[in-house]
Amino acid sequence: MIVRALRSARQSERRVTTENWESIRLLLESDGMGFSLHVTTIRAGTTTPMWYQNHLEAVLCIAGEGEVQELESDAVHPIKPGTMYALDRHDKHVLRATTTMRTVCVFNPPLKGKEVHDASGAYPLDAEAICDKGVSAARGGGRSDAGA
Ligand code: 9YT
Repeated sequence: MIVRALRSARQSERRVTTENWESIRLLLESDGMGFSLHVTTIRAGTTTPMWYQNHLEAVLCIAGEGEVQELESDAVHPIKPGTMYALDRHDKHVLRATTTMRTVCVFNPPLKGKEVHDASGAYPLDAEAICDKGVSAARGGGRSDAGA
């Protein structure tokens, strides 16, 4: 079992930041789950164009609000806590955060670790990996840093 705390992940290289967002990458490719799991904070007032040509992503908003616009159809969807959007067709899109937004995101295939958007809005497949596994848990041979 893997147990990992957001607070300690934020103090590690699992925290990746850009001008528009901060991403705490709780699960990555090296964890062997087949997907990555992130808690992403989008800064208020930002507009972020994205186009995940190499990944599928689902995003669940848990705080704050904004909107996501599909660039193929121009459809605009309000985003608020409890709303999920899934980029099941590698959809080219723009995310606008009206207030600071907190989201939980999953990526398939999983991110390796250090990905930030390239010029097209994608994450490259050859990004630098993060492999910290946390310390061994007392039971079950798992990995835990939840108390850290
Ligand atoms: C909501 C969104 O896609 N923001 C960009 C960051 C990404 N979710 C990540 O790397 O965590």
